[in-house]
Amino acid sequence: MSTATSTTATPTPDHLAEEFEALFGYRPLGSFRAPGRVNVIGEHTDYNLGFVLPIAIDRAVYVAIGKRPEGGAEGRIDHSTGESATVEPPRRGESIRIVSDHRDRAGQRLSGQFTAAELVPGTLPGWLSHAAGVVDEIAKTTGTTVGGVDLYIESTVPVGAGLSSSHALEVAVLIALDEVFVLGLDDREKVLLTQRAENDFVGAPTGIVDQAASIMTEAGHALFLDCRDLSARQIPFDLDAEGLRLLVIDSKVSHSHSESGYGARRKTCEESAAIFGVDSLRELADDVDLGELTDEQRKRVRHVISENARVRATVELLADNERSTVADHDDRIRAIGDLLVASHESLAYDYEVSCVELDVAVAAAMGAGALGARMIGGGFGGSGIALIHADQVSAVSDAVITAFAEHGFGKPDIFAVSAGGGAARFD
Ligand code: GAF
Repeated sequence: MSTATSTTATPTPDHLAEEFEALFGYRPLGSFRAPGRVNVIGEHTDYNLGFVLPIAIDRAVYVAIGKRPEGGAEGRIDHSTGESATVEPPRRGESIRIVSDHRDRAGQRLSGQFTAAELVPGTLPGWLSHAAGVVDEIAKTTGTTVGGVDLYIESTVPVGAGLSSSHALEVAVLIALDEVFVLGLDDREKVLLTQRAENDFVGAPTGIVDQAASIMTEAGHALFLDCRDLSARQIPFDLDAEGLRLLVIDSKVSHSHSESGYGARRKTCEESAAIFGVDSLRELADDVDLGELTDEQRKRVRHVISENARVRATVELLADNERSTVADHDDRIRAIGDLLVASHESLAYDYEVSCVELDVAVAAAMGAGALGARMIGGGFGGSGIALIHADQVSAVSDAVITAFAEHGFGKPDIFAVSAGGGAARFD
């Protein structure tokens, strides 16, 4: 859970600066942007040190940051809304104050503050713990105690939709602090630091794909990442040029990586790797004999091995597509669609992390002519994707909405995404 609101209007740097100044009473130093992600294919392979192929989406978390003037500034009136700002004065000079545009039930912006020295996992509200985890890891990794700053956050990544809003928040906070405190972290260090913040402070045993997608991906590309050593290739992924759209289908079923079966899946994979005497399932050959595993272990391992193969096959098809004839091109796009469906089936039946809403979404999208569709992210809720021709947006969306209504599910949120750029200063 992050602080993100799910508005789609991209804020401008001027807007962020004005909101910041209205809240904290002084001008920020600048603003930063970190995108959410859609993993095209390669699910539950990252913590098995295998392959993933995410895009950074054109929705992001935005952070304006300022260093407090000596003596600290008091909370102000928010001139944009006329409301009293909920910002408390800093408790100490070294306090980090954070205000999010995400509203609580009473319509108040979320806000909180902490100091780097007082951080203890499990003691802060969920949304604040993502930022606090980054501060904690900065101290442990670099020896720099950050403090005396204020942050204002807005977001266009829907919360709880499985589009990695929490990881985008961590990345946005990190790149802002990296610049203001001149930490000099490279991309690899940023990816690993935000992963440790999530694992050790937030307490969610997640892998590396979401942070890497947000930090390392170039606009118009998917990131082919080897999660064993973080070596990466940018794979051209221009949906417009191909006459395609990638729809996100947010099932609105909530999920949590700290509480769902995510940790149990990870544990089974690690136990299975130990049975084979390897460090990770990545080390196993595609045709390894799984006979000595339990039924459950066999299914989980089969998913990981086959999913890694599907990622490699998708990358080859996308790379070949660059230099193919028109007829070949159509065949290749269809083959990619087939791989997405195979990924979904493997996640649903072998890895058992889908849910009935996502299965219905995939079936309805395919029934309406989608090229491919699958659940994305950790599972147990969140979103699916459908790869479609550009003229199929209404047909596929309507089919999914109708199927949800027929099953008595709440209305899904459906929207197209494209491959945006990775995290950066926003000005
Ligand atoms: C979640 C996790 F955060 C990722 O690390 C990854 O394991 C994904 O689920 C499943 O592929 O998004």
